Amino acid sequence: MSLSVQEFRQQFSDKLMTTFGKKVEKATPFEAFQTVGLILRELLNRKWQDTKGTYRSNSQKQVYYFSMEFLLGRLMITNLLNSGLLETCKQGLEELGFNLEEVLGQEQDPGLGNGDLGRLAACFLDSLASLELPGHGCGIRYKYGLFQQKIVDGNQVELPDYWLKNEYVWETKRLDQTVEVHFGGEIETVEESGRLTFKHHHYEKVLAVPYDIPVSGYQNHTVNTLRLWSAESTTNDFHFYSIDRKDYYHYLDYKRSVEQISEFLYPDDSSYEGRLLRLKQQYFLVSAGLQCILREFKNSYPSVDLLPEKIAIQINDTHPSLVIPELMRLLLDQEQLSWEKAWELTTRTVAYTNHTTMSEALETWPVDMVKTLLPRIYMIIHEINERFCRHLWLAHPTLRDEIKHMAIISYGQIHMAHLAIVGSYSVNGVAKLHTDILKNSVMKPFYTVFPEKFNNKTNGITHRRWLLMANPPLASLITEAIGETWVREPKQLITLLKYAGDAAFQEKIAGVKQANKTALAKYIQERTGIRVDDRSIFDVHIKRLHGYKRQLLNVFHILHLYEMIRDNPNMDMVPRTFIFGAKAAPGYHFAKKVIKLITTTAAKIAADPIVREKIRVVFLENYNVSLAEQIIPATDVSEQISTASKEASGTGNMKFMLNGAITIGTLDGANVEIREMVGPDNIFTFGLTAEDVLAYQLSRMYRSRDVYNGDQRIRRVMDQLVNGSLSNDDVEFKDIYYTLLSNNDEYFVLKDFDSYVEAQDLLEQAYRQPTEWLKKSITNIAHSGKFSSDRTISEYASEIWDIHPVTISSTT
Ligand code: DL6
Repeated sequence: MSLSVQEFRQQFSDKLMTTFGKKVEKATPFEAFQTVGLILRELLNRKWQDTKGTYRSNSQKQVYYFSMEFLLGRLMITNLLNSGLLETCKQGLEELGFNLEEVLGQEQDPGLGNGDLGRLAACFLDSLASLELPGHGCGIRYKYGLFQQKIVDGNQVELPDYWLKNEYVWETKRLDQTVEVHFGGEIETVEESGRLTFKHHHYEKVLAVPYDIPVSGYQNHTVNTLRLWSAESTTNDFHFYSIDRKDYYHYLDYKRSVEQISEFLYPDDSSYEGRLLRLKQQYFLVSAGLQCILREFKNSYPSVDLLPEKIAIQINDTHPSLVIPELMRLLLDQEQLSWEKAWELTTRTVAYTNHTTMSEALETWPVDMVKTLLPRIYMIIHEINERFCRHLWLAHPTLRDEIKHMAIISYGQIHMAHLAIVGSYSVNGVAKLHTDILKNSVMKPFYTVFPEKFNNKTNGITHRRWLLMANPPLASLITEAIGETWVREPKQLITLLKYAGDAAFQEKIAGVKQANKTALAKYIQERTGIRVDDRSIFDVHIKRLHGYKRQLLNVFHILHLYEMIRDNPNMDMVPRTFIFGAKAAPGYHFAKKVIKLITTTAAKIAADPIVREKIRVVFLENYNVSLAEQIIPATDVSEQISTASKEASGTGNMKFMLNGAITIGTLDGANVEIREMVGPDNIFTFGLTAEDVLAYQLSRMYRSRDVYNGDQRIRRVMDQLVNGSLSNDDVEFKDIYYTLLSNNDEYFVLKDFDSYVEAQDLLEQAYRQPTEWLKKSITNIAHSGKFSSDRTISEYASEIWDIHPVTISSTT
């Protein structure tokens, strides 16, 4: 779509006047942002129509990616770049007296996700559209995101993240596509013409109203759809003017309970009510999404028998796994199919991605809760379970001992991962190691029964957002060296390898990194008042705060350095700035204490004139996509130090390598494949392997206290937690101390400490040799093409979904 600068300026002034009744000189940056958004929307709307029309007329098979989270990040920059208007807009805005950066900064990050899993979903949408693949997202339009994090007295404080406070320029409400979702009530089973039918009475009716967001592809004509559902009440069943106005108050209660469904991402699940609400959200998403897909499908095709030929549904973790019984319900009760036919169609349509092996993260729901909230769905799950267990008894008698662990319903709980495996045709893990652990350990009996379902799809990230948009100087440098094909074919980055040892290219790479570090240092100073040395090593640990991600191990290394510098103030070391960004789940006490420990360590170092010359610690609050885009291009060292076997994949590791950072990491998740690609000389790995960890878990032979007793460095570090040297409040860090010693250090922090320190030493030695370091850095960039979500999505498309690229024909 071409638009001259002159045309852009004209459209801008016109739109500003018709929308805000203002002249350009009076417009605020926010109004400028909205105005550019509206111009882009008009352009996108045409392509959107064309895309829908082409899919319809070609009877194209389409995929729907169901996810409780889509961590989109800002969309303006994506849409400008994708439509080829970035430069025009930049120049046009400048001529009109605006600064592009300031205008882009007006966009609120949509708070529709929590971490990697939601960000992965957003990368997938980007790749689907950029590869001209017919694939859409289906999620919930939460009014409030996770939370806004503030650090007060070193502690995390959670404030509401009302990201939808202002009109969201990218969405369109599609009232005509509204569907009803039913909760509660009772099921009456009646026999009608020799067939059992199920009548739902006294249910609560909720309206599901979709809001659509266009998902544009990179400089092509494809615009797919992200459909987000919002819960609304219906007024039809109430009589507001009854004499005692009872209905009015009932209505208010009902309205409140309905709207709650799409109010918060992650309702507080420490209470029964919170858990119930989360279950309601899950069913709301799948029921609304499926009803809508089926309605459209029936408008286009003569028989539901064609469903698996025309539709694939991918469920992002078990959160949307009620897709399986809900699709069964629609096929059985609405389409009147037999159980066998409905099951065949369902299990040929649904595919499941597993994102965790940690037992506490594998979802279960209490039978009573499901029975009460979703009575018909419970009946269907019960029947699926009965049939599955019967099949196991008959077809796999050798698994007799396993069956009780494989049942979908056992000990009063519904095991959603079991339901997802049994009810889908594909089960994939998200990195080679993770898939192997699923097959050989966590899901082993299921793998024995359904070997053909299991496959691996190593995660990926969109290099367009994480390099082209987040790091334009590096992107230009790469294009200058190897041409621009890498933007469409990220595999081409490999041709950079020939420049890995090229002194001139290395110097340019170093220049870009330094400029990014200077910019980040400035940003840190503006946001926190802390002045950091932009010539120091920028060592970054940004991700959710969780025990297994081991931010604690990183802090222990810092506290160890602190002791070493105090012992020897002239110690020869390259100054380092340790940068953290992380949100802890509000109810996760341990994680919040780790944040407090990081901020306390930061303050202690900042107050010490000797130590602060060599190390600095910065905790950047409210970590989100936009902050990551600022930090990653400026990073030298990427911390990926999870306990081996616990991080299913990680995707931060990929974003960092793409921007030339060197990983220090365990052999966990996708780190293993990164090491395979770049070679052991270009990554610093350490610690227990996944096999070691699993063996320790089985043998119970690990004793953290022995490690503590045997390593004086660890004792010095740990004793600081309780001897008053970090905090006057001597119980402040006691829980961390006892988790490691009395609770035997579930995540092997002490066990891996020694090898982590050793790896950090080696890393520092490598950093002292700039030529070698830059060679490593360029080698990492060159190999990062494998970790583009374009590769991942191509694999899903051909190996799971059987969908193919479609060139969109323009009708305008
Ligand atoms: O696959 C996306 C992402 C992985 O990169 C992370 O390694 C993994 O932890 C995350 N999984 C989840 C699910 N629950 N847990 N834990 O968020 O998925």
